[in-house]
Amino acid sequence: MTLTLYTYEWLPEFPRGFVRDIRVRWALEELGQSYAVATVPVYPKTDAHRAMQPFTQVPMIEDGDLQLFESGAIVLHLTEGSGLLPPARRATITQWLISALNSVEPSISAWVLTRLAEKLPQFFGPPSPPEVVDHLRKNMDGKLAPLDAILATRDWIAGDFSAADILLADVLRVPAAEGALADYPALTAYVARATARPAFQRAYADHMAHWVAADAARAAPSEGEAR
Ligand SMILES: N[C@@H](CCC(=O)N[C@@H](CS)C(=O)NCC(=O)O)C(=O)O
Repeated sequence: MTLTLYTYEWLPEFPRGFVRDIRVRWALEELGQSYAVATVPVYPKTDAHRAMQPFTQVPMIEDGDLQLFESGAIVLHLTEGSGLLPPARRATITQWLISALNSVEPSISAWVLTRLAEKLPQFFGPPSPPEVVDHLRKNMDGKLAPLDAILATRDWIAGDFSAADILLADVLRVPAAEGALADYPALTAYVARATARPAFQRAYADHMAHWVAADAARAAPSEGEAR
């Protein structure tokens, strides 16, 4: 049975490349598993979306009778029993995967939101006072610095490349894109190493192609519209 990945029907330019469906695509590509893509509108939120994801976010999947949300839970489910989550390293990989989502990502998101508020105040404003930005930056650095020291000693976070690296590298792509990894050479190299993987490259290409197709669909005259 084909697995279905849900993402947004269309989004403006700024989040493209970073919408969390890319994590699921990446895992599926690593596993060589085919999938279909279905969509929900970002706005207005629908009851059908809320029934699958109580916070009306993406991604979600449908795998047979199972519906799942939360990118971490989805990646754990998909990689179960595979070389990306082998039994002998399962606990350690899960530890790092949860750490990526529960400790590292919140500190990054809090700081990145201040950057977005400066760049796109219409969506994320008002901008935060400099002392708040500084505080959030230090908080984020408190997570990035120890990770940089750890990843200076090994290629991947929990032994061979694993489910944890999909989440951790994707989380770190955000500060990388904002130039916030400049002082962290091991993290910079880690993100480059992870995103050079053919599976990530395919996932990214398909993710971006989705938005191009979405733009084209919006531009096309709808059925019944005068041509
Ligand atoms: N913890 C959730 C976060 C999901 C999330 O933040 N999704 C974003 C897209 S990347 C979203 O749907 N944002 C729109 C909204 O919150 O309304 C996960 O990892 O799946």
